Amino acid sequence: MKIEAIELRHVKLELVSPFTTSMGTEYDEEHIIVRVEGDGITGWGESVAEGTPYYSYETVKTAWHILEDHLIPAILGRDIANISDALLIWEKVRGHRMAKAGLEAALWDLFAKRDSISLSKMLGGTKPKIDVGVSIGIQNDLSALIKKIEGYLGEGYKRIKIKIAPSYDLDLVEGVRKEFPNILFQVDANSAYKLSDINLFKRMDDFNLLLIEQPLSCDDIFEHSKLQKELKTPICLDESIHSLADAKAAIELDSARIINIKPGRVGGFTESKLIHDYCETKNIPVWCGGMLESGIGRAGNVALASLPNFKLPGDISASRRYYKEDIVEPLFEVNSDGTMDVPTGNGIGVDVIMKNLDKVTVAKREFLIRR
Ligand code: OSB
Ligand code: MG
Repeated sequence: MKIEAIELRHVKLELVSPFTTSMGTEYDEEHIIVRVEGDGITGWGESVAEGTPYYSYETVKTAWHILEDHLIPAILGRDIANISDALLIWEKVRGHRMAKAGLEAALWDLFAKRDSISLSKMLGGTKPKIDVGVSIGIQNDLSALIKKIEGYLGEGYKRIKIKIAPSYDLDLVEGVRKEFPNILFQVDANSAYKLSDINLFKRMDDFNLLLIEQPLSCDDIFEHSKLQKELKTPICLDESIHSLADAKAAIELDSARIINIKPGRVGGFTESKLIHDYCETKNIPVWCGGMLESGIGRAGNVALASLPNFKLPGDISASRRYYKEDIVEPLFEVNSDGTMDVPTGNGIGVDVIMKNLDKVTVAKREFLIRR
């Protein structure tokens, strides 16, 4: 299909409540929305690079630069037969996986719509509903945290994840576990600890956590293997896994017994599928992480999480857990049994509300074929 036009929008969405992690507090989420046109069809994608280089070195500005100066010129006006074509063309661009993933997602949506199938089907999804959880930021104290958890459990969420950071860890984990002895419960440190904190994690081993997410450095694989050896609780890597190669290294070294797949972090759905398939052969369960996406990115995550080895509930919550107004319809909702329906319409299966998208757009540029 000939790629006839591409548009980038820098968007800024105000969160319903601030999100605090070991990396800081976010009040709003900046991402890039990508629109691709071909054959009279529109494909949508979202790049999850944020305004700040705290979770990843990529930012909205670096992603915009890579998209504008390298990825878009390489495919605009060209006849792209399939997604692999585009990936081959971009291969020479090293890293910048969030930039690539945003454009790749828009192409997946475009091709799925051309073929009149859902993104879930096109990716090899098998589940009509996925299990979902919620990621809860750092709160003022244990009682505030317990209130939040009660609220989310009441809405149906199947699994609770709390963010931890030095001096906001063991006591909170112990307190939550005491209050909710039977829930699926996990923690995410976002790289806030050192291997020398090993005793803290050994104590966390007593609370029957589903997993401990990314305790050590954001690009480490080796030291996580030393920590995992000393723990019963599975370590799950997030930040450290950028590719299939990273996943292989982590699994071979026994650095992680569970992998968090975020399509943005690993360069898109193609790489996500490779990691998913590899983990399946190694009996390593995966789950779909989130980056506080708008409904466009969320639709992609939901479709991806419908693949069979997404065995644990994802950080895929209802639209209203994040934003007062989403930019798609219908909104994503959590069923009372803690599942979310996988859209069955063509492509991402939700419609972009242009009026809402315009409201959150802070900059845009359209790229057209020069005639
Ligand atoms: O580490 O999983 C993370 C949000 C932004 C950046 C990193 C992370 C997160 C979350 C929220 O935990 C997941 C979500 O609900 O989108
Ligand atoms: Mg994480």
